[in-house]
Amino acid sequence: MATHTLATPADLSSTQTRVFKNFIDGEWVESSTGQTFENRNPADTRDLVGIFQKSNRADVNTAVDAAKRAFAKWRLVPAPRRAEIVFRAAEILIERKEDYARDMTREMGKVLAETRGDVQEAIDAAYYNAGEGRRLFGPTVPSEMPNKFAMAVRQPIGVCGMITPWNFPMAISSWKLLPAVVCGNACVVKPAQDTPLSTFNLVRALTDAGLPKGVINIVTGFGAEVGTPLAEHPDVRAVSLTGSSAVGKIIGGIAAQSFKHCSLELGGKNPMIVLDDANLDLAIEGALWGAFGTTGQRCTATSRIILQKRIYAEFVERLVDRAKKLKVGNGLDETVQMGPAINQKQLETDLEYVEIGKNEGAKLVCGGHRLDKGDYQYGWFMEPTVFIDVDRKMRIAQEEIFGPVVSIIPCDGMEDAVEIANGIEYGLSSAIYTKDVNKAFAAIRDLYAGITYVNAPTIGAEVHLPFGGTKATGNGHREGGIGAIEFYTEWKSVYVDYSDKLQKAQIDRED
Ligand code: UN1
Repeated sequence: MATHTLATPADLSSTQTRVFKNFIDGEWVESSTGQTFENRNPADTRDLVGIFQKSNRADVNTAVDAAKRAFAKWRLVPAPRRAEIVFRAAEILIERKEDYARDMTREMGKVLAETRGDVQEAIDAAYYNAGEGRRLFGPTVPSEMPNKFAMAVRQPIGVCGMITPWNFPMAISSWKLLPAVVCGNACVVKPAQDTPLSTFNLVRALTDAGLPKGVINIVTGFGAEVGTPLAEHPDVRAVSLTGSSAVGKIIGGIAAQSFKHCSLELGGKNPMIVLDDANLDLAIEGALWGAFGTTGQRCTATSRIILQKRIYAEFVERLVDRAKKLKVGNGLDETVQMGPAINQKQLETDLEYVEIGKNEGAKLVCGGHRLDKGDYQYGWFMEPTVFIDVDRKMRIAQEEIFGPVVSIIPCDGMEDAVEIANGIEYGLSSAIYTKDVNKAFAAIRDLYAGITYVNAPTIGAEVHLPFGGTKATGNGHREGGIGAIEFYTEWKSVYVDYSDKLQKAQIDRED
């Protein structure tokens, strides 16, 4: 198939404001609304990263039509060939890793080391899914009848709609788009309005690698005007959302109306248990990274630390000492360790939870304030924040904040710790620090979450294992690894009878 080069505005000089149109059927298309929105750097809102289309239902319809046409041809391209394009995209991403990481830090705010990691995660996902093109395994089984062959093959679903989040703007787009296209589907993606550029960069790499027009289409805009019509569209047969549990309820409800496949990757309130016998240096290092990495804006962020009493005082003192020293600032500065909140609304939510925690009677021992002096005034910065003596039932111990706010909860031992860990509505990630292998394995068994780490914080998932969670974290699907292949394919069971006679299964038996 022909290669279509994406005439990206990235070619413009950096002094010009980059205006991005929707990417539909391999073409740049203006929204039918004629309206746009701005993408600004959350570390410095004077920095305009780009202008994007504020699209609507009509734009979604155009994109779905394009995807439907592309699907008719793409599904017939052999999977190993589809996968080769994804493999080439991985190599292109490697070449462009630094540029794309910088773009991402500008639009999302997280520090360069982390945005490099985000692009790397897309590269990893590309290599993994490229390999899947030569697998896509299905069972071949003996038939219960003589001279009959039985197997199940994976088939693409059709047009898939993806709604992606701002916190891992390239990685999570890649978790959805790459397995979907290797499996033979065509896609319409709505990137988060705060971070659309990184999705464009990913799709540009795929387009430059030879992805045919219409196989991936991008429509930018807001949830109600783009996300909802995408989930409602009758020709969209699968919907994948990463977002809040509140939005998950809406999208899941819409998808259910027309029996679409629907994968929901939602909130978390992830516990790290530290037992008395743990390596404290390691646990403190892990807690800092888990709680304040990505400014706490991960669904897997360590937002509760459950401490056994003997180590409580020392752990708190040392963690707070380290948290106070974290350098907060613009992530483009390599010495900065924690970037800003993604936007004003998220910062306000974070600060609101500080008030909620104080009013509930938790003790604020670190941070809690907005940073707005000097250069901070141009961004959405806040201090790393630690609450101690948090009761397990408090709102700051129960609700997802999505900011640099961690709640420390005392516990009486392993059993109590697991009860606290499981006593929330979410079940994404979890961690335990202990040197006792028996306790570690008991925790692996008993923590009711999609991911458990032993002697590592709640973040750090790798792309080739299933990613997702229990309870309000989702609806049972998994991204990553084989989980994504399961989601983006539909089983077809095939029976070939070469006996030349009618054989009746379950009925024609000797006995
Ligand atoms: C998220 O938490 O929102 O596991 C995604 C990690 C990353 C992905 C996190 N690989 O930390």
